[in-house]
Amino acid sequence: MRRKVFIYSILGGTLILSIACNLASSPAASITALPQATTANTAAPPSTGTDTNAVAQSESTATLEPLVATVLASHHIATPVDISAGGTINYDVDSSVTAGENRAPYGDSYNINLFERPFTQTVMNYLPELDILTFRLTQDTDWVYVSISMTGGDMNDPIGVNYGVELDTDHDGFGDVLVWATPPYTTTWLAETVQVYKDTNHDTGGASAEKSDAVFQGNGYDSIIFDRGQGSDTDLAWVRLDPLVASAVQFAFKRSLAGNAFMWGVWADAGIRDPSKFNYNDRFTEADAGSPIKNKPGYPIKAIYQVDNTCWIAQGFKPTGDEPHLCPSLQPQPTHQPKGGPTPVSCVPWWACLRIRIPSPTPIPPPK
Ligand SMILES: [Ca+2]
Ligand SMILES: [Ca+2]
Ligand SMILES: [Ca+2]
Ligand SMILES: [Ca+2]
Repeated sequence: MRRKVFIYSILGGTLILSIACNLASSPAASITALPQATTANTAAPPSTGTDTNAVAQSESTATLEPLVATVLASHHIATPVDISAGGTINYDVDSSVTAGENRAPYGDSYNINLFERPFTQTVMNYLPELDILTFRLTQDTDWVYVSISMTGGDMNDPIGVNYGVELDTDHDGFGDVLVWATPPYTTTWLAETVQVYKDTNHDTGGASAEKSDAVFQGNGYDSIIFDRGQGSDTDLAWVRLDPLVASAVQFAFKRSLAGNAFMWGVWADAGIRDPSKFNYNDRFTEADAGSPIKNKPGYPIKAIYQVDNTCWIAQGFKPTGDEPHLCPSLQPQPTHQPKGGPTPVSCVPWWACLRIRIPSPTPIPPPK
């Protein structure tokens, strides 16, 4: 572990120096047209073995030199600021509480492409660096910042974790943009470990936005508009380890990428890791996907494994409540009931709904 920390410290210092030298010496940003990608270059095929506790090896430790070379080749004009996590805190399920029982407590719903699977395939060993605990978003004039906290663990674990932010820019429930980061992660903002995918034919949700259409054969996120510091905007998206919070990553991307009204959710994926296969519940049947819930017949997790994602938050608009993937906490509360129904009550604070009947005192008869 000490050796790994040392390596990333050296890497961070090298990158800072490289970026500084590059900014000082480079001319105006060069724009490179990207070929249309049809598959993710970080993709790993899902394993079908029975014991996959020996998880896929990351490319993180093998790509330090190419990464430094990429940084040197980048031409950045704008860099995100050093900002603390901000915005409303949104919570995901904490699976650490049942990790010892090799299961998720709740919060996994294959039917709506919502996964709580920070566990190895079949064996169900817990992986805290995959277990999303909170996620939040803040913006300034130029940037959107998304911070994701995990329950613990090493973001640079050799299993190789991709972290991501999915954007639904027209809030129809079909993801439109995926900001997707690969190891290594450092406390320095890096664009050279980030890719931005787009979907050009509206099939990230298959035929239906959140329900399973298994087995669907579309191309999911099918083009890359930003590839590790290269693209029409070489500063489009960045990632770093949160320097102030343990086991947390931060994304920064240009506000032009999301617009002013969008939905967003986040991902931690060390399993399938293939944006061209979004949504995962469209690619595998429920039986093949398995389940992290012990009393379900699909237990344990199988084809959809080592992954955690979240419901979606509405940003910049008031949701109707019908938006697919919308977090339940954002769904509007009913303001009226049909005729003959019960009287609506307010449960804020929650104890206002505790209707404890206190018996009336029995009057004491006057003395005779
Ligand atoms: Ca979680
Ligand atoms: Ca959409
Ligand atoms: Ca679907
Ligand atoms: Ca597509």
